[in-house]
Amino acid sequence: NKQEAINTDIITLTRFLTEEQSKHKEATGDFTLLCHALQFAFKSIAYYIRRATLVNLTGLAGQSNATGDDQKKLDVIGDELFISAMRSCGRVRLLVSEEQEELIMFDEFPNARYAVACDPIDGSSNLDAGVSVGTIFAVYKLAEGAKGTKEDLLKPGTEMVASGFTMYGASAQLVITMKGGNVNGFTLDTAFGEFILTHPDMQIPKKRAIYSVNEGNSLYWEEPVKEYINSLKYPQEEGGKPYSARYIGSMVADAYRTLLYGGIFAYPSDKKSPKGKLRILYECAPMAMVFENAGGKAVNSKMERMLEVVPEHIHDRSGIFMGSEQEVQKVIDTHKKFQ
Ligand code: AHM
Ligand code: MG
Repeated sequence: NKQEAINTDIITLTRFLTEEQSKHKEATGDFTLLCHALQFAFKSIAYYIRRATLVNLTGLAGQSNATGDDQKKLDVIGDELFISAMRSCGRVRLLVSEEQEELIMFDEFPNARYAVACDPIDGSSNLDAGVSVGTIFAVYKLAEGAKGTKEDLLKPGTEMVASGFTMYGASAQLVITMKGGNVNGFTLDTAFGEFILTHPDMQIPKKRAIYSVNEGNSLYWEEPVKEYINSLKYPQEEGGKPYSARYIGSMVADAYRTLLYGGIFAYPSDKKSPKGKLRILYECAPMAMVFENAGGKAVNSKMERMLEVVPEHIHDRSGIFMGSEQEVQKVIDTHKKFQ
């Protein structure tokens, strides 16, 4: 009777962050502390999502957020948990949340050197049905002498120092990447209360015949998008197989699957939403950094590199196509024909 091999040398997120910090001689530990606060926010949001149906947290809270969506009770709680975690770590000067119209300034920490953008519970229309939702985050380091205003966050995604997301699914999965680094995936072990490194150095497959888009919007799509999606469904070459469709309607869940299996996720701008639906600062840019660092690609509806798009306002939206390198290239090639 063979004994089950037990790993006694587990890499927790805490250990991972400590090891990362020690690689940077000049590091002050501020970023590590900020990540610990993020970690706590993810754990507590995961906890309340698990318990939502039991403690009467399903349904609407009776208010709308900055972008006019009806807020769920859990949206409000997730937002409050996130804001408290960011405030209490003392390392964050500015915070943009999807749920708050105005930029939050932590004036009690005028010397804090980081700014964070987040969507505390993305995909919340799925919550009551128990479908996966997630938290998306982007971390910016403030420039020397930054005034601590909105302008400090109206920067291209290339300025982020870290980004990622946590998906609250069958288990909570945290995906995090740092500027110029690789992408690492952690799974929350609820018994330990720790995120464990389960997916080191994630690499998105170069191609895969899966597309993920809200096809119900096809009436409003621009010609290049119509032609592109049709080319996946009705392949022209002899014996070509059509792509599989997968759409959860939670960006984090659709992105996580795309990262693991490959394929393409798209939320294009269209005639109904000429600027797109998803928000640049806390949905598109952080995801684009994860995808690029995992070897994938992300562009907006003008086929510009998503990470180079500069928002004019903190809640600005964009069209997005992201996924496997070769799949995104097909989108770009189709769009070129129309220029
Ligand atoms: P939310 O931030 O209000 O939850 O909206 C964002 C979500 C994404 O998670 C998802 O990709 C998209 O909206 C789904 O939109 P649609 O229902 O139009 O397909
Ligand atoms: Mg959202």
